[in-house]
Amino acid sequence: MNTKTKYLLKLTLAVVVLLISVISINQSFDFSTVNLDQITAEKPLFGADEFKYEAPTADAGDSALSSKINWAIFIFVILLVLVIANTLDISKYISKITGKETINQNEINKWIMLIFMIVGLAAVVWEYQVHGKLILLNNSSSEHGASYDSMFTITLALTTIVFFITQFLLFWFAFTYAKKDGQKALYYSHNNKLEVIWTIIPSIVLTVLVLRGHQTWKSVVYAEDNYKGKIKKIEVFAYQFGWKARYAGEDGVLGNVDYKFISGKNELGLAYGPEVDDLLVELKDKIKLDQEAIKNLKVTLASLNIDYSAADGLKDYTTMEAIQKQIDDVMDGTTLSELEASIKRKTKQIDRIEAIKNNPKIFASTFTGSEEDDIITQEIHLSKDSLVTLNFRSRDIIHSAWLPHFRAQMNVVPGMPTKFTFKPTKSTTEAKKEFGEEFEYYLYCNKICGTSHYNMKIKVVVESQVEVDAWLKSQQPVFKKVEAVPAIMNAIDSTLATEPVNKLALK
Ligand SMILES: [Cu+2]
Repeated sequence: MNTKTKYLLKLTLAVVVLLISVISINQSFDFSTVNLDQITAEKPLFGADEFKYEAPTADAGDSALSSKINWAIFIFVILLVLVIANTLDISKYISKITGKETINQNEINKWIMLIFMIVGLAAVVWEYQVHGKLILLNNSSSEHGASYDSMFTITLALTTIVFFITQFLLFWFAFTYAKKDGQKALYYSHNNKLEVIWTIIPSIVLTVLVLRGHQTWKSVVYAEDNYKGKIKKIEVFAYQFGWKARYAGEDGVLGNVDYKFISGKNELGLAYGPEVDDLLVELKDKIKLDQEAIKNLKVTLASLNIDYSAADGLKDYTTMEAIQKQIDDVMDGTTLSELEASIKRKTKQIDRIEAIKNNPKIFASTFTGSEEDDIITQEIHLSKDSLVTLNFRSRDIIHSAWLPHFRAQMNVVPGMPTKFTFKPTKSTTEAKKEFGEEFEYYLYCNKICGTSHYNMKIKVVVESQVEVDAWLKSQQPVFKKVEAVPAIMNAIDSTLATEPVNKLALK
């Protein structure tokens, strides 16, 4: 077989497979069902809707189908490249035997450049129009957010203009000045004037942008210092995988906390005397149990062996395997060292707690009594138009508290308290009018922190101070037991507070 036939055969084969794959894509996927409205819907990117899990509506075959489509597209692209490569190959072969150039590569390239520019820039415009709507911009719910949004808009506008000018020039020059026969390229290595222009202009623009950013940053970070004592403080506590908020009780003071005090009943580790005493007893009991377990290791081993034989008799291989693992652990000392490590850990915790309790000065400053009426909640309620500082603490690993609608984000680091001060300016009710009835504010975790990270959020409600107070009143303090106020009383209370006309009527 000569080379020419070989090329033709290769090309025919590639075209046939290409046709088959096009037909199969067409048959396996009905493009008419793609609804662009789903993507372009004018909805905020982060609202209640998006994070509500919706069970797939189509049958399970759906994902199999989409993976089939992905493969088909993949094969299609490879074949397309093959076809093009083959075509070029053949043309090269033809020009070799005829001695004439069949395809002017420069001519093709220059048109490809032009097409690429038009399609690429059109795609950017489309992207701005379609997905640009989904960006949270110019609808901030916090005071500093407006400034943040305007900085974002200005930066985006400037970079967009520069992008379009430079991309146009890049491809237009490639198109207009493509190589022509008999033409020699100009060697042009340097132009001081141009260098000065494109160094100074961006420097000025960037300096203005950075200074503006610094101003805004300062106003956010130092807000608390500027209004000392006048800002309400709420603690936001992060753990895998959730958030808890803590409000000061009637005394208006958030009680002290210490990670050493964390226990099953005292999740946030409040410095509450009776609870800490209970924890000490609990720790000591657990140490005793560990010590007994060490003493009884031989007995444990014997009973494990009996259990093993029993499982053997029943041919229960799963149980046998589990028991064998336990026997191995006892035999090779793993169990012993685990128990010893556990005792050591608990002893250390007891020592540290007792060191606080035995030092009168530290004791007095730790156990102040202001923690007793603190309120731990599953929601964050903020008062509209007043500054609030969120104090962040993490129990386990690094999380990140993210309030997209308030343009606020702060890392939440174990052992390192962080905070963010801001002023909410749009109530939940107002936001619902803007984003739809379903909308709720949320504080999300924005640091991938484990398997349930996606679900780590806490609802945020912005309302009037009166409503916040009424809500707080309906919550139970952590430790101080107050008589529960009947819900109906609360309702009347808040009605009285918000509607003076009714108040008169009731009187
Ligand atoms: Cu997290």
